[in-house]
Amino acid sequence: MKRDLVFLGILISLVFLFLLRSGSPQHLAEEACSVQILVPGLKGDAGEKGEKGSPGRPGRVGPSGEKGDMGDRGQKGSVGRHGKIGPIGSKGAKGEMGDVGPPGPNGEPGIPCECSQLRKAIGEMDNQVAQLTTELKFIKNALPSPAAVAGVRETDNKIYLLVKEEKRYIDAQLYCHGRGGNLGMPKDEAANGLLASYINQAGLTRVFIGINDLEREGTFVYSDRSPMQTFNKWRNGEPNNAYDEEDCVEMVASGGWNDVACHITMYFICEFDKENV
Ligand code: GN1
Ligand code: CA
Ligand code: CA
Repeated sequence: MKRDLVFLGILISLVFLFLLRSGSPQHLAEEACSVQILVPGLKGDAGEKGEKGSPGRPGRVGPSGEKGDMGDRGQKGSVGRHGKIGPIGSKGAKGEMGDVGPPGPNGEPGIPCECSQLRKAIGEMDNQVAQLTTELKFIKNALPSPAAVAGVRETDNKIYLLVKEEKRYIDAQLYCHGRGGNLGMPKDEAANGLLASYINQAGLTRVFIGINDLEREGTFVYSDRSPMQTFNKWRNGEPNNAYDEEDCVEMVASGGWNDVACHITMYFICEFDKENV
């Protein structure tokens, strides 16, 4: 500031000197009387200390400070609003069965019928079901491999099974025993006729049946050791114990019996008591 005043004073002096040189003396004298020349005086003494100024303007915003330490945990806030409904969940496990409901209303009256006829038909069906049940039970428990089976035949108390596997008499007997039965033992005309038709229907000419005189030559017994009764179906001239070696018996397609050697092999028929099936 002081330096500016000095500079101003010098500048004004120079202007004055210039005017002094370029103008007439008279005119200059007149002007010199009318112009007030201000020249800075000497520097004064230092003034007294002024009063404290008003606060300055706020400074510029400084750079961000370093992150401070984590403060103490605040108090728990109040419960927020309900959120949006979520997606449907997976199906839950089946619940326990409920209580039995009340009985329903009565049905429409039935149509009159011939009850006696229906009862008869139902009775017949019951018999058939019982028969089939028995056969099925037998098939499940006693049948050999399906290839060896040619169906079965049955009477009220027996089931007969033709086995199409060639075996010696003793092995055929073992086979039937192993399934809870015996070689077929026709002890009356009906049973003999049934076996004969069974053989014919299978297209066979002969099979082993359960009769032999292995223990005592000439004394034939059934394979369950029961003795022969009056009923027999020996063919003419049989039993002849040909070659002195025929102790086992075959049935031929006519239903007739013939004693044959036990070591030869042929198909055979087993029989099973239904009560044992
Ligand atoms: C004879 O004829 P064929 O083969 O049916 C014999 C039987 C013997 C059988 C032995 C009338 O029967 O007794 O057991 O050979 N029949 C006659 O293979 O002699
Ligand atoms: Ca004999
Ligand atoms: Ca013979």
